[in-house]
Amino acid sequence: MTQSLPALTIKMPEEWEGPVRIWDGPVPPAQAPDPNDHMQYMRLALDQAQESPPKPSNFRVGALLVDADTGTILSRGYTLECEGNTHAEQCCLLKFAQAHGLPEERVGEALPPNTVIYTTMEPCNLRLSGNLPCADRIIRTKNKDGEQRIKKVYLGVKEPEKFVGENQGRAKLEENNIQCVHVPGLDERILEVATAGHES
Ligand code: HJL
Ligand code: ZN
Repeated sequence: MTQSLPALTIKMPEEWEGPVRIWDGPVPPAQAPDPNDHMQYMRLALDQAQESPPKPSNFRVGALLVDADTGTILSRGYTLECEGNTHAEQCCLLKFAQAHGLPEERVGEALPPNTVIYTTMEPCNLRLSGNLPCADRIIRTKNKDGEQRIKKVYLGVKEPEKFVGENQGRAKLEENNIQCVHVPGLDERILEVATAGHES
């Protein structure tokens, strides 16, 4: 014998009380960012790189400025994001400076003491256009007392020898006591994104 099912009561729209709440307590906090999860930030930098328009005469790079004390992302940027012939690291710095009413060369005055930069490619030390290289832009991030703000650079790949021979960006940063750390694991994808639009 088949049991009859209880009658289904369908509520009319005016009686609808919203979805059933399983948990009615306080909302649990969102997971705090982990400043030691370098891969997480490098992936986000790579997402930025993919926003960059392909161009045969430079690389598509993405970068993030992070407060290493809290894990907070302060700024993000990608090649050619800002007006003109701009690099990813440059855009990050410029956007953060602008948000604080400063010109880029004074960005260090607004950066927290323990700022790090993630970039999918080693910062440049020579640009074919003659623009100020990003290594110098990073080195000049000092506060009003001359204290260095960006003290560490996390990079995804070394710059391929395509436009300027061997890039001395890492060496220049290290000479200025800025630590450079390679974050391994995304190299292949970073280069694929960086060189999209190049003639083979
Ligand atoms: C990094 C970038 C970017 C490069 N490197 N770290 N971030 N585009 O956003 C390095 C490459 C230069 C060429 C051409 N690229 O960019 O060496 O036209 O893009 O000044 O030297 O120079 P310009
Ligand atoms: Zn650069």
